[in-house]
Amino acid sequence: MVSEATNTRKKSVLWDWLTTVDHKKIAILYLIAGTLFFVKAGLMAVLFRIQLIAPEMEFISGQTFNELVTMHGTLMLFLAVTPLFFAFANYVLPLQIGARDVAFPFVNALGFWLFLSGGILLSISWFFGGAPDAGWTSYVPLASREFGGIGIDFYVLGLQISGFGTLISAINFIVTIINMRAPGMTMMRLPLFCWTMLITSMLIVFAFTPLAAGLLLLMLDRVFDAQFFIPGEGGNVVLWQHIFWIFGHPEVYILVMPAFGIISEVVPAFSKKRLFGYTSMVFAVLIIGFLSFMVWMHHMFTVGVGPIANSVFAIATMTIAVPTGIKVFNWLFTMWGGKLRFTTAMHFAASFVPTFVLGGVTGVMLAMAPVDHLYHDTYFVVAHFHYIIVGGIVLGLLAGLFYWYPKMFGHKLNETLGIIFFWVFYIGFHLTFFIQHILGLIGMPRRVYTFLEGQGMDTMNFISTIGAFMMSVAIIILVINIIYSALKAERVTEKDPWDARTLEWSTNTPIPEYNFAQTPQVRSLDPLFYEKIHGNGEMKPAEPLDDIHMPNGSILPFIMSIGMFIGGFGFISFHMDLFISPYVLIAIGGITFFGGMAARSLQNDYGYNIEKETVESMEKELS
Ligand code: HEM
Ligand SMILES: [Cu+2]
Repeated sequence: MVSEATNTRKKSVLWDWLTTVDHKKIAILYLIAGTLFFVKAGLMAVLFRIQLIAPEMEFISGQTFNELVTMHGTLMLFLAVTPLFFAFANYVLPLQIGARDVAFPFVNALGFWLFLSGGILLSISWFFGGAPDAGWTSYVPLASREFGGIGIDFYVLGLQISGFGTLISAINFIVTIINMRAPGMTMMRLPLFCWTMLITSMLIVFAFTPLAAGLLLLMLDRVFDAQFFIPGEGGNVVLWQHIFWIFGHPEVYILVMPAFGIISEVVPAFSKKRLFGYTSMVFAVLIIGFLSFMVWMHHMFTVGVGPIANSVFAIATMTIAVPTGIKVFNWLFTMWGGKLRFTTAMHFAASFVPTFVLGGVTGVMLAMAPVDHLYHDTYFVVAHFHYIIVGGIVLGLLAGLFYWYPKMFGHKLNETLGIIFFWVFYIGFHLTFFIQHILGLIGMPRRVYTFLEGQGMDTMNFISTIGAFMMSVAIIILVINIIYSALKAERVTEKDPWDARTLEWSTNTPIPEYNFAQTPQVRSLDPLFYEKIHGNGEMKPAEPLDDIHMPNGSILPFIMSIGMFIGGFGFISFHMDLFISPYVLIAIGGITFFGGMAARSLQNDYGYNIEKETVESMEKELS
């Protein structure tokens, strides 16, 4: 094999990022893209919360409100939170199992670019006749051609393309975890974050496939006048709800699983204790993953599927509370008697527990099918799922951000600003959403763009909007922290600034492209901590120092994603007046995509070697 290590140095920065297949750089790309979508979706929430600040406001129209709510939910779930977890997974997962990269670096890059092009396709809907407006669930007949705007076509194609990217990335994670673990890293020594990413990835495989099928059917209905979901022509609207929620309920767990993982890493690290009940934790997440597919019909109690079905699904739903309870107690017992350090990451991790429990309790309330007729489609539901989504998932993300930041960027985030950020965010969150429980119970419906005076809802809605402003202020404090720390913070050069337990903290900072000069030998759960107690604090190598083989970068993932984007736009443009025929667009897109695939198959890409001497000198420089 020819060494190309020398000519990789000459790439321009832009070319380097467009062609990278390094999991650490792809992680940064996910982090940036996910953050942008998060901020955008957050601003949308602020806009429609302003509309709801007082009765009969005329800040935005009902149509705009629908578009904003739909885009807010869709962006948050698919294009903000998922990629942010993928950012951490990409960065940390190979390190935690002692690997040099993910199993298929090329596919990893393709997954990112497909996700991004799908996201951009969804976002440009605003400029082509309006954003999707039928809610993030796109229930038919609201989403049919008869009632829904052209935005729904963007929803269908955008999610299809970004979902495809998510799917192949998930497969990549599964193979990586199963196949690339360092010697001694048995499944029952796998860090919990890896476990939860493994289960998340499997849930993606089993949930995104029905979603893809559903979206395909909806596309056929909308673009080619099929009638799967058109009742007047023999279609069935309830069919959509089944397909959607068979995907949709597991989707919630796809998002919350990695948060469980992060909390299970952060809590032991800052309690200076091993995770209490590791084995029960693994089985709890496995059981939750399985059960998440058994409960979709709790979203349909009010549809009229009958008392037997409702009872079965109500009981199945409540069963999830058992493994969830196990996890919560394990986190508490880990903290119990530990040497706690209340860093910002630990603030987020510790506060995750009570808010997540509150979301779980209202979940059990909603699971009682008869009473759900009272809660259904009210703000009680909005409050419930934001306690899970923001009070659980987002807090988990932020814990992960503060925890892994020094490894990713070579400096810590400022702790004082971090803790101020935490309190402003946390108080803002409760102000926004706690009160929505009560709003819901007194009858405020969700997805309604205004309300009347004199129903006792004015003050509570006002408070809720103030809370949303507070959360925005908090995010601004976070941005200031990021900029301030980049300029002022001391460089972290030590490997393990938190005195942590897992393998990612045994690598040099900054991490060289090959991660580990020598694959580590794993001797226990919490391998790094084990070596601190029983060894010399360094991982023992499992192989002699030698040349390291690395994959080449490639522009093909980027090009293939542009192909998908053009093709997707082609399918949407059937109902637009464009100067170019949809068939031409589809053809160009298809040729670009499949051409890229063919090029990849025909090319002999051997990668390159980093010579032993180079590795030695790089290691010396870093340590
Ligand atoms: C952090 C600030 C946030 C605020 C102020 C906020 C506010 C809201 C409000 C008021 C609604 C209800 C609109 C209605 O039904 O009338 C809503 C809907 C929704 N939100 Fe959020 N939200 C926030 C964060 C998030 C996050 C982080 C996620 C997901 C990761 C999320 C996911 C959703 C979803 C899925 C819907 C339902 C959309 C639909 O009904 O189609 N939200 N949000
Ligand atoms: Cu559900």
